[in-house]
Amino acid sequence: MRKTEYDFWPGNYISFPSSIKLFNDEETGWAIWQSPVISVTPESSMKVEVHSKQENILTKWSLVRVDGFDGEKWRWVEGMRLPLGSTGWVPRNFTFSVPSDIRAIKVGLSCTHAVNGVPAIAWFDDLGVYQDGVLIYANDFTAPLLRLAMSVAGPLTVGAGAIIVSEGLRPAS
Ligand SMILES: [Ca+2]
Repeated sequence: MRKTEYDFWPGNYISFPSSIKLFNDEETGWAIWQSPVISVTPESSMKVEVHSKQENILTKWSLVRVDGFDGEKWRWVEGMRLPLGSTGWVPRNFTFSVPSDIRAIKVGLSCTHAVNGVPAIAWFDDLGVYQDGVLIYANDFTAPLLRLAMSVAGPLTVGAGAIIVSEGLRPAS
């Protein structure tokens, strides 16, 4: 099963209370999360930053990727691979220039597939997208239902858990 879920665990976070967790125990395909469409200005300077944590990334293709819309179709613009192996939380970022024909982007977070039955897991938190130094999109991956619950009960009553966003996602074509 491939699944994408909000993950929260008080001993295991960057900024309370949650991150996005991508889990994949299938031998092909990716678990993915994709941002909403973000409007951008052609030829502006972009920076994408995110914190990531991973377990058993055993093949090369866990990515933070940017796709852009050129008026007819979405296409690859830029990306950053995660390293192989397992890590704690690490801040990562990359920069690029918006191509002259691109006016909107989506940021995708992906987790590669299992190898020899060992599931691949990647967590992401604190995604930020900057255009010419100005923050234009941010996501701290607090699940909407959790945010609602916290507004009623307060953050200290929240324990560990997960809220599933989706299961069995295919990579974007
Ligand atoms: Ca968070």
